[in-house]
Amino acid sequence: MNWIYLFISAMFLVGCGTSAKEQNEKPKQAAPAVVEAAVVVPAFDADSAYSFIDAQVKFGPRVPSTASHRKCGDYFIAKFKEYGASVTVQEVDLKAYNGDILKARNIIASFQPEKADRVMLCAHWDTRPWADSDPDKANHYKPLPGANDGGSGVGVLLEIARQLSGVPSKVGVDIMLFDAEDYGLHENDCHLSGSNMHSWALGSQYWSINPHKQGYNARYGILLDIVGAPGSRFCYEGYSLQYASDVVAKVWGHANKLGYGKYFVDEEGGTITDDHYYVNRIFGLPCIDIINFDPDSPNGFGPYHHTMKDDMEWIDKATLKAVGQTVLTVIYNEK
Ligand code: AHN
Ligand code: ZN
Repeated sequence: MNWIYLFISAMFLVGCGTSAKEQNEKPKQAAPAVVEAAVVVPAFDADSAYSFIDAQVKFGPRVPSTASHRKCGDYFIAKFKEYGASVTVQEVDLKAYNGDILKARNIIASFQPEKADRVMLCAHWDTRPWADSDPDKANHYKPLPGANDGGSGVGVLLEIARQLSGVPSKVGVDIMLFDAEDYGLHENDCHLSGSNMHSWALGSQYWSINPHKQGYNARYGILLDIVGAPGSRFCYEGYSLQYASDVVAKVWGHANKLGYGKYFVDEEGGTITDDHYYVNRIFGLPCIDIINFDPDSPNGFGPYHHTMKDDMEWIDKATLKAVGQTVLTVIYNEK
């Protein structure tokens, strides 16, 4: 048996999940008149998610317009098809702030596309062309491995896709892999004038103006970015609170019930111009960002971030499990 099912119902918990001692201490409650149908949530397999990240890293850096980027994108498309999704690819040349033309692809995997009630999950799949936060200046124009930044969010989403192929959720799900998120302003180019803030997240900006499907809508979106490091702390991100505070409450609520409060902490983090910003601002879909916040590190995302050290050493299965199981629980609880 490949699955472990979590049966969540009041009856089950009282009957099986509580020790005799605890039962004695609790006031007697009348049996509920209506017992809700059990919600079946598949078990997220962190080993599988880990191997999806490893596979991406083995393609080499996924820098737009390179051969490894192209091959890795093809791998995602094949995987999503294998898991029974309808796949839409938005192929577009995007112009980076420095004039580079990026051969970009937003890859969208739709599960149960016929359903009107949907949830959107997203991550960026490209990796940064420059390790401009590396302690060694010699690395500042070298591409980084992108295990955590790029690889982790996609790895979790591929495992969710694998689960969706086995146990259909009540709502439809769209998994969006945005391209060209990480080609933003190089540290040495900070003097350049213009709207530097908008040099990041080019793929999601494009999708937000040109959605893959006319009239596309979803209840809400969840962005996963940098979700693999050991001891990660996911704080309430500023735009998520501004545009989708109910979604933040829902996700953090499930995480805490599952015992992942150590990761999904009850604290505010920074405000981050990430893919979700454009999904909220331009497209108008409430979308939150689950992103590691590490105020003690130079750029706030961890000491390895945008350095050559962003490799598999920084991927922790316990963190992947916390994120993946939380997101699966959120999806399967949608009615
Ligand atoms: C800024 O750093 C302004 N935004 C992008 C956040 C990010 C970078 N996510 C991954 N890499
Ligand atoms: Zn990055």
